[in-house]
Amino acid sequence: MEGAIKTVVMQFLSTARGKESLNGKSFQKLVQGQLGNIMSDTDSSSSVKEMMKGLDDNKDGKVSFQEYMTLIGYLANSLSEQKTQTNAAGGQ
Ligand SMILES: [Ca+2]
Repeated sequence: MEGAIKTVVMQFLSTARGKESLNGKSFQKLVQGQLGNIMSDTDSSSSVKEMMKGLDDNKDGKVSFQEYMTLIGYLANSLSEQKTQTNAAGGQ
């Protein structure tokens, strides 16, 4: 689990290349490169743009680390819901 947390942080930092936030291009690169299996629609740049708009709390057109955490939290939450449902349905 420590490794997973490190990965989440390092991926953000290396994609942001020393900046505090990801711009649209970097965000798309991160999502498409790292989250293509867990998320649908990552191949569509308009969907990624929409997603970015939803995350961009302070409306500066960039995704800060905190805003990126919202995405990670959302993904973790939906993954845990899927697992819970699968277990309830008999572990399929
Ligand atoms: Ca922002």
